[in-house]
Amino acid sequence: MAALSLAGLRLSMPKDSSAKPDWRARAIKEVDPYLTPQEDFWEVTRSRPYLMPKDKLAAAGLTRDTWKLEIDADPDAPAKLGNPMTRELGTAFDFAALMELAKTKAVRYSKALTCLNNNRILGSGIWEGVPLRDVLWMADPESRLRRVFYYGYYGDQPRAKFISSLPVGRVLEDAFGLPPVILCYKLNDQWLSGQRGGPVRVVVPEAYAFKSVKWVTNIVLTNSPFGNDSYARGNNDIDTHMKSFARFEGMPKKVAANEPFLIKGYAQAGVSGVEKVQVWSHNTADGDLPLHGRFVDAPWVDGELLPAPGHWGNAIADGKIPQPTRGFDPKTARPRKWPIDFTKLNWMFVHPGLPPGKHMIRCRTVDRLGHAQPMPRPFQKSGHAKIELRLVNAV
Ligand SMILES: Nc1nc2c(c(=O)[nH]1)N[C@H]1C(S)=C(S)[C@@H](COP(=O)(O)O)O[C@H]1N2
Ligand SMILES: [Mo]
Repeated sequence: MAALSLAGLRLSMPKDSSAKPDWRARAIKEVDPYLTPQEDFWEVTRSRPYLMPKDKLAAAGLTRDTWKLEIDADPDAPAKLGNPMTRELGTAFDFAALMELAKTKAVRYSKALTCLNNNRILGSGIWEGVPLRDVLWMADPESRLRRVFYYGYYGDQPRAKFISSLPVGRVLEDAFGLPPVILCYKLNDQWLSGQRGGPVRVVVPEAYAFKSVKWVTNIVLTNSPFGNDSYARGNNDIDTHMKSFARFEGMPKKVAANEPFLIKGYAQAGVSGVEKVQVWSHNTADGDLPLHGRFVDAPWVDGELLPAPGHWGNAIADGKIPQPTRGFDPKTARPRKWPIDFTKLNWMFVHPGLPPGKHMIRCRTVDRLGHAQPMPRPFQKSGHAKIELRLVNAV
């Protein structure tokens, strides 16, 4: 098969390799923009409180003027707090106080939002907020604090209550170079929309999106050592970090036999980053392969990672990343390194050409530590990382 493909390559490519940059230019032009407009994110939700009429939204505290955040001890395993912040005591935190903190504490970072159970990125953007710890300290926690529970607005629908949790240490300190857990109020330099969880949403940079609770209203400080995440139901691993995986983008179903063609895709840089993306095509004339597997010893070929976008998409004015944003040089607004962990990136692969017939084409990431997808954590319930498969007919 390799010999045939190379023959096809020789036939159709100019003698020098000056056509190669054109493939790259085409790939860069054709892939989706890096920034996803807020309204174009894929939604995963138990409820849609943002659809309420304006007066009801205000009554529910789901506008910037009416939002309140309570920080209190868990009645079942109370942390010791000097200053519980509740509606009842009139000490709840509000949006004006958040904006006051934002003057000195605001941070921005880039993050892809991905559902643990889903094989795609829901959207990617620049998230802005205030570190949760700066608000948490205002409640004056003194002792017996091991975990932070938090949940969003659910009104009179207990089934819509969506809770997540973190070890308190993760909130108080950004170990291993992680960006902070934030109370997020802007996405792509615009106020966070109601659909995306506004007025205020928790964002946990390294985690799957179930840790990023929308319409956050309550922080519960607990001495419990256990997670109580809504996502613990459904057999999910609630302590997992985002994984690296590659996907195809705009893959043709049919290609001209023995002609080179362009394969494009995106990838998620998980906790161990992305070193490369590889592609492997298997001629079904040589026998079918299982639909899923690790295919460790298959003849994978390296693709090319596309550079950081020059234009980040129309979701932000001028397609420029607002400064300062973590991971970017504030003078040039360019990323200091690429890819950035927990974001998306794009890749391409120029296929030298396929002999006539049906082919199974797969792609995978290899992370900085040399693990090929779906390793080192292949289990679905800690995040989807199955190797993607597309069928291509060469005619
Ligand atoms: N309040 C609340 N927050 C939530 C959820 C929810 O149902 N309610 N779903 C979570 C899950 S499972 C995912 S994948 C993301 C989806 O975020 P999006 O709808 O902004 O894409 O929100 C998370 N935050
Ligand atoms: Mo999710």
